[in-house]
Amino acid sequence: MAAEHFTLFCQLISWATILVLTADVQQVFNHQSGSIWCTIIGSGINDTQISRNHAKNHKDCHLSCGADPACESTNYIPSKRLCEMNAASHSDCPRSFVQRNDAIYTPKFKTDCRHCVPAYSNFGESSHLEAHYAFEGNLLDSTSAGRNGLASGEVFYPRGVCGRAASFNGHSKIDVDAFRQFALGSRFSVSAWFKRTNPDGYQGIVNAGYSEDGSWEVRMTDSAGGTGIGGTVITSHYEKVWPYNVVKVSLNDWHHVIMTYNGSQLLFYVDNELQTGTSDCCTGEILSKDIPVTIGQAGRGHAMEYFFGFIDEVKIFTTTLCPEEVDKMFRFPCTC
Ligand SMILES: [Ca+2]
Repeated sequence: MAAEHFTLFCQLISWATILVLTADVQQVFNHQSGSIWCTIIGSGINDTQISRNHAKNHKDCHLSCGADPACESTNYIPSKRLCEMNAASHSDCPRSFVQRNDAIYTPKFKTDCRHCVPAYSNFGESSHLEAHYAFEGNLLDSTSAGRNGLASGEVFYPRGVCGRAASFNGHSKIDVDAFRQFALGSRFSVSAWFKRTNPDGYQGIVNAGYSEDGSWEVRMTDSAGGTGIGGTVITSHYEKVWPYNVVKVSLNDWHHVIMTYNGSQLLFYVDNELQTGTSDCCTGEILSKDIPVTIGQAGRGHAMEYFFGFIDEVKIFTTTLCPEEVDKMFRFPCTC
């Protein structure tokens, strides 16, 4: 196909996308010159715009993104000839972007997380987001799975990192029974924002059980005035009770934690920084047990260790998160 015909073909496909308004349907067309300006994945994305400029067409919009180091994707709105440059892309965090149907979306590069770290080769286009608790005035799971939480004690919804958060007073918690006997397999990640307000004792953030009695957990310790945090997964080849024990998170401030596992390596991020720990602690599948996911207290197997403070945007995945995704989830808590 001649180059000019191929270019026209790609532009026609772009306009067709506006009409069809399909989301998350990947149509990839490689331009003869090597550019990918006609690569289209679903529709535009919100909340990551870094600039808006006039552009006469979709291609020019994409080319302007290529000239801006901070740009990772574009939304082009044909009706306004408006080019929005985004600081993130579907490939970074395709799971929960708020999509918009009036724009053509184009990523800067034809890349995805399959290429960022070889160990994380399982990442694909499907979501693997098993639950998302945004705490926007309720305990609902925002995914289609509907794994809603149930509160014990008083849980309020003050202002959080993104919208509202859940507050815990040291006597309250949230259980999600839908995760009893849940088969996580060997790919797992959990992400949460938290703000601890009381330094006393150990305090559970989110878990499925307590230490070796459970399946996995992220819990704060009593070390260094309550600034310690750690995590683990429990597998059939589990060799260390607490492979990560980080002391670094200040009280009364929001922090972000991600624990991610790929079947042979467990990584622990706090505020977008990979922590030092026993990353080779565990291999194989995470053990499935008849216990709920608990938010705001150490998990079943321990009667105390309630959380004091605020927790927001808890997400549970049956996939491994690569560093690029961790970075986006830290920088764009309302989007990724
Ligand atoms: Ca929220």
